[in-house]
Amino acid sequence: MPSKPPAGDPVQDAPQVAAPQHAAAGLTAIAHTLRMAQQQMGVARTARTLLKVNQKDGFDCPGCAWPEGDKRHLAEFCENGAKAVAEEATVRRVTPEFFAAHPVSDLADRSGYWLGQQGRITRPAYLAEGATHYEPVTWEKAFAIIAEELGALDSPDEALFYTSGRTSNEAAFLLQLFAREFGTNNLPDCSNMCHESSGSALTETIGVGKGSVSLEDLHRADLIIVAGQNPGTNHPRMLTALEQAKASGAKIISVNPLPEAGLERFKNPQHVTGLVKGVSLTDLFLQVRIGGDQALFRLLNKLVLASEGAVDERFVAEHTHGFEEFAEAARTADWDETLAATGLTRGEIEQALAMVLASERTIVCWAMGLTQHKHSVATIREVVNFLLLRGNIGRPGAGVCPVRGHSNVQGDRTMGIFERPSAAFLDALEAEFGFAPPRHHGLDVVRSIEALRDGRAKVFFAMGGNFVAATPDTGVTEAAVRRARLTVHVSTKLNRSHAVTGRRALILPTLGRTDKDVQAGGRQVVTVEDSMGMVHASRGNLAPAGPHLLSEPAIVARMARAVLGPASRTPWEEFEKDYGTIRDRIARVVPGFEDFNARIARPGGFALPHAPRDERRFPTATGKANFTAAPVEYPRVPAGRLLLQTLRSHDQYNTTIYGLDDRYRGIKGGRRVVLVHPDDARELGLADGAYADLVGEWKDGVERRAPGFRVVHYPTARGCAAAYYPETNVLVPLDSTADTSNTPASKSVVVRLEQSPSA
Ligand SMILES: Nc1nc2c(c(=O)[nH]1)N[C@H]1C(S)=C(S)[C@@H](COP(=O)(O)OP(=O)(O)OC[C@H]3O[C@@H](n4cnc5c(=O)[nH]c(N)nc54)[C@H](O)[C@@H]3O)O[C@H]1N2
Ligand SMILES: Nc1nc2c(c(=O)[nH]1)N[C@H]1C(S)=C(S)[C@@H](COP(=O)(O)OP(=O)(O)OC[C@H]3O[C@@H](n4cnc5c(=O)[nH]c(N)nc54)[C@H](O)[C@@H]3O)O[C@H]1N2
Ligand SMILES: [Mo]
Repeated sequence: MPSKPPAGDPVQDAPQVAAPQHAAAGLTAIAHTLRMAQQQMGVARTARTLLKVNQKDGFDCPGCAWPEGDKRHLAEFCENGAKAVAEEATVRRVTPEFFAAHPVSDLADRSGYWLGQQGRITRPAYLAEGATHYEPVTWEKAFAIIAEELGALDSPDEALFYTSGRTSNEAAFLLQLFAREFGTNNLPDCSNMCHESSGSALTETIGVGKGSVSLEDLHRADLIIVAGQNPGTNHPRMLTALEQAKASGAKIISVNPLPEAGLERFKNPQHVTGLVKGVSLTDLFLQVRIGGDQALFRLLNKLVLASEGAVDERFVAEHTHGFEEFAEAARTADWDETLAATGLTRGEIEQALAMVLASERTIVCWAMGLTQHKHSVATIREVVNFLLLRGNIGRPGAGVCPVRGHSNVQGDRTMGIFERPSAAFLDALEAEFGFAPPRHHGLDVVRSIEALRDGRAKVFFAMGGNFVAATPDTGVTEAAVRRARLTVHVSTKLNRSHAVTGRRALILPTLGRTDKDVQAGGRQVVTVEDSMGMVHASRGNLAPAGPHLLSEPAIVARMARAVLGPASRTPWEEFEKDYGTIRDRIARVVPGFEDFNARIARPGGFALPHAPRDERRFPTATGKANFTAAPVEYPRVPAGRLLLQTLRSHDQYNTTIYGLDDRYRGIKGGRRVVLVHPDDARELGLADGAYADLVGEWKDGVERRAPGFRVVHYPTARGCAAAYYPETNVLVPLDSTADTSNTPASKSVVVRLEQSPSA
């Protein structure tokens, strides 16, 4: 069956609004999935790919980082996983003829949705200085251009090597190895905008910057708190785990400014009764104000401390540090102010407390609703305080569960994609490869943009992702990137970063997760690490999008040879031929990967060690789990203004727009909507259906405006608003970031709404 032609452009953004839904998945999800998949892939290919998602001999779903259970269903896919697969396995193609027909100025005028709909990129493409069009280029020439520009730099620190979290362990390991051999730790990644706050808070408090629970722990928990996360859309398979937990008697508290359909009721597509009736998941919904979570957990901690016998005193005495100072801060927390910060009632907090005290085993799960605020690190530390108080770390059914985004974002970090590597990691690299890696820290995402803006960075290389659309302060960032001498994107699909370029630009087309990867040494597998520290193999099974694509490891290996030349003693050619040789090196450099090649042969892979989880050992500065006592913070919003969070719709994967609907929230056919509480909207004189410009207010006085959003009266928390990213990134100031982690505060943007005539 031929695939349908791409949607026309300009794409009409004309949102229609109905009441939000109260249940996720179900039959509609299956119908929707098949329709989208067949539009991109046709019937036969749809069947062939969707049956291989997350099977033990198949490929890892490029959707999210949620782990696979041990017992796999024949179709271990979810609606949004299927969309991610269809987007990549599409039969549409971007060819040299496409680039000849569309000058870069034209690409820059297109929506992200339109760009993505054009299909897979088939040939390396080069935009020469002053040229209007990309033209085909050989791989040799492409690598020569990179070598020329990198060779012309005054210092290796004028180069930036960005990674988006779909990259395999093998490609990530090679990229960081190359960057360090070249001489820089400038390895910004999407994690800097994502779970960096979790990593910062967890490393300081428990000594490991990753989650401490497994899927089995979730099944065994008495109480699961899901804070700042929308699993129905972003981690749909998590609903199955929550369903199973509930079946074994767990209670669930959702903490969110929005009532999210997936957390209300789940109709499991894997079994027939579930499909129709569904189960309700949330037992208590705490409709917190945006940024009110630290206050909420502080209040719970205050109450736990005041409850007879509620503290696990033995655990606190044996395993923790800093209890007294923390307890003092919690006991003296001011009720009225703290409660006001949450926007909740005292009764709701007490209801939550009763559930907390009734639970022997508690898990807290969170995602971007907790990590993208100024005080995110302090908030997550307060979550850790909460769990430590009752000994909820390092035993079955309990622990911290930061739910990761990109399918291998956690693995990329494990492989050394980090601008601030530990000395131990660099020592191991030095011992294995015999060169002296740079020891000074590199630049994260925000600092990379500043360096480009200020002319301190001149070459930008991206292993995947869509840097200019995903990062904050679009106006500032695009101008900064345009100052680069060379921008290079290793990509599967077109996006805005290919249209907003440095003086010269390259697009290097690569294999995706679903593609078969054959090298001189035979058919290759790659590996990934999920959100719970399980490492396993991934094998694509589709014929690649064209004969000119290279795999990510091959691209890095060839770039390294072109740039480093014969002086490099690293066996890049061997690495390209046989990824097993890369894994042998990983096994000797990265702790927990001993016997790597043998262990991925086992179905399901293996678990990485996690000292707090496995042995209640906390490798922190004090050698114990650290309580911390930060002052309670929350965003202050001037009268007549709203606090805007920028979030995902149901039909997008970050900057990849699958479609223009957000089914669970009742939005159809458009993305320029702003969700506002009806009472707030009325006070601002904005009827449902009115149009408004969102205007950011930040201390620098610069006007940041996102025009023409349809106002939707929506049951969000008072004083709060929500609109989709990336359209709203223009409103997030570059220097509005989280303390310590430097993550853009894209969930707390103070805005005023100015009525505008129409879209
Ligand atoms: N289909 C699909 N799957 C994805 C992605 C995708 O775009 N599409 N993206 C992937 C990536 S990279 C990531 S990081 C994850 C993101 O997964 P999520 O974090 O679920 O993504 P967001 O849409 O940003 O949703 C944030 C949630 O937090 C809530 N929230 C906002 N502010 C606050 C607050 O102050 N407090 C509390 N308690 N809640 C708040 C919002 O209402 C919303 O429910 O998903 C991954 N999976
Ligand atoms: N305002 C606001 N901004 C945000 C966020 C937010 O909530 N609000 N969320 C932040 C978060 S959590 C994240 S993770 C970032 C995401 O930032 P990025 O990871 O940079 O962005 P993505 O949209 O995931 O990247 C999509 C592109 O990746 C490429 N791609 C897809 N698969 C592959 C592959 O297998 N290999 C290669 N080489 N390329 C591939 C395709 O060309 C596609 O266009 O955005 C952040 N920005
Ligand atoms: Mo993310």
